Formats: sequence, C-alpha cells, structure tokens
Amino acid sequence: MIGGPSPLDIARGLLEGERSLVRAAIVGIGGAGCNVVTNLSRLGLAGFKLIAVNTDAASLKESKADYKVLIGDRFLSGRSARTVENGKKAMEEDIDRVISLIKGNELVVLVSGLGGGSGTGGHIVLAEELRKSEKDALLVSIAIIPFSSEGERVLKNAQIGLAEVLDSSDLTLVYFNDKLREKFPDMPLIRAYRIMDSWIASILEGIYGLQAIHPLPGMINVDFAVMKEAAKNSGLGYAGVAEAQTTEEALEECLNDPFGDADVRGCKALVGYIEGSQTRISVSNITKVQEFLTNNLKIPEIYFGLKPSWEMSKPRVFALALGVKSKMVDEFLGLGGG
Ligand SMILES: Nc1nc2c(ncn2[C@@H]2O[C@H](COP(=O)(O)OP(=O)(O)OP(=O)(O)O)[C@@H](O)[C@H]2O)c(=O)[nH]1
Ligand SMILES: [Mg+2]
Repeated sequence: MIGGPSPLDIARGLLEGERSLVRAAIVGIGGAGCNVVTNLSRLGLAGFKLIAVNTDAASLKESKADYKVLIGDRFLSGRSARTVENGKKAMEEDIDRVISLIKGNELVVLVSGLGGGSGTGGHIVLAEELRKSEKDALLVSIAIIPFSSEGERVLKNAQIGLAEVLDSSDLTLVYFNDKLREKFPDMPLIRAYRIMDSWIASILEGIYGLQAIHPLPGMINVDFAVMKEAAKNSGLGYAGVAEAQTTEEALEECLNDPFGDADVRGCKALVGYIEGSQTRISVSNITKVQEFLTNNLKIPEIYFGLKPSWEMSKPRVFALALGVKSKMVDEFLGLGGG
C-alpha cells in the first residue's frame, strides 16, 4: 500500500491495542532496586505495577511502590542481608508472597544493584523461581554493576550474581555505575543515580510501547508477541532511545550505550520503532533505517514499526537489540574467574 495506513487506521489500531494492553510488573530488589522503583514511581512510569522487595525494613518503608514486601524478616529482623546467601534465604522464605504479586503478568522486569546481599541473592532466587512458575512471562533483568572501587567482596558478589541472572532471565540489560563516575565525575552520587533511573524509565517506556506499534509498509507487524518471541532466551540485550533532527541521527544515537559498551553489530535481532509525526516521516527515512541495520550493522532479524505522535516535532527512535556483545560485561564476568 503506497503511503501506508491513514491516520484513522492508526487511531483504530491504537484503540484496539489499548484494549489488550500487556500486563507488566517491575520488581525492585534490595536497596538499589527499591531506589530505582521509587524513582520510576516519581517519574510517573505508566503501565507497570511497581513492587519493592527488601530485607531492610527502614529502606523499604521509605520507598515508593504499589506493593512492598519485606523478606527474611524471621531471621534478619528487618535488617540488611549483607551476604548473598542471606539474600537468597530471605527470598526463599517469602517467595510465595512475592510470586503472588507477579503472577499473571506477561512482562516481568527485575531490577537490582548487584554486590550486596538482598539484591544479589534475591534476584538470583526470584529469577530462577519465575523461570519455573511463570513460563509464559517474558523475564527481563536489569542488573546494576557496582563501582569498581567498592572492593573485591562486592565485585565478586556482583560477578556471581550477573552470571546467574544472565543465565536465568530471558533478557538482561546491564548498567555500570562506573560509567556514572566517568560521565559525571563532580556530580553528587544521588543525582547521578537519578540520571540512570531516568534512562531506565525511558527504556521501560520504550519496551512497553512496543505493543502499540503500527507496521511499516511492507514490514511484519511488530507487537508484544513478536518482541517476546525474539527476546526469549536472548541473553545480553541493549535498549536505547534518542530524539534527533533526522531518523538516521536518532537511530545512531540511540545505539550508543550510555551506561556500558554494548555493541549491536551482528546481534541476533532488533525490535524498535520510530515515534513522530507521520507527516514528517517519509518512506525513505524508514528504508534508510532498515538498510542501515541490515547492511551496516548486519542484523539478520529486524522488526521495526512506526508510532504516530502528533505532538512531536523531532523523530524519536527506540531500539531493543537482542543478543548483543559487550567487552565490559565479558571482562567483568572474567574478573577473578581463574
Ligand atoms: N545506580 C544505582 N546503584 C546503586 C544504588 N544504591 C546502591 N547502588 C549500587 O548497588 C550495589 C548494591 O547495593 P544495595 O542495593 O544497597 O545492596 P542490597 O541489595 O540492599 O544488599 P544488603 O543491604 O546487603 O541487603 C551497591 O554496591 C552500589 O554500587 C542506586 O540508587 N542506584
Ligand atoms: Mg540493603
């Protein structure tokens, strides 16, 4: 069809999409995970049920979430887990209460800062459990890697945690705190953390937005089912979003990993969309994006759609790359490994 669908078709499609919105939940585990969830709530992230889980009662009390679960209270009495073993045990003790909140969601995102007890141990146990009990859900893990200055014990915990999380999640996105230091050396830590949280919010918004996409002329329809199929067991992923003067610029920019060094070249698949005013995005913009992904980046499987938005003056591109490479992740996993 020349010129693609009419705005009316698109509006209809979006309405239909709205009727069957994907049920999604985010679970923040441990101090960092709960902080992220608090900020997602402050940023008004829509569509996700927000759940905070921690062994630390005081920190949990301060967090903002739709649901809060104190774990391991029987043996930790509301204090930090400190060791990964304690974190695991705490999650095991209260797994039923956590699972009952997650049950039935099709998209489940676990977030934690690795290196401590609750986040690391809790994330490992919960991911493994969800793998068994919620087979139909897409399990996405967000793993925050501690600063390399935090010492051997923290890094070792994080290393073990990351290996297990990568193994038991469908898709894992990794964010290095070291990148915050590199980018904002003089900024108070709390503010730098919030920048990472905003990025995480826009990525989650992007992933959630994958369900209301209009297929481009001549392309396969992109919806949550397509994304889920591509993302199942895809390992390390990368998601980016950027707005620029042209779609090509936005695409290149969004593939630049701000909190790691993900390399999307030759990755397994890429799912994404261009968001913008339909009158400004031409068929050639779209073909250029496709050509760039296919010819320059050698990505064999591409699902790209359009998300019409009348308010936007500049095009925005969201991309989720699956099965990517990262030297930083490889090096981190190799740390002290032999
Ligand atoms: N990006 C980011 N990283 C954080 C934040 N808070 C902590 N971290 C990082 O996450 C790692 C783990 O810290 P916590 O999440 O506080 O640890 P925990 O899981 O609560 O562990 P316990 O307190 O031992 O139960 C730290 O070593 C930091 O590198 C945060 O708000 N944002
Ligand atoms: Mg803690």
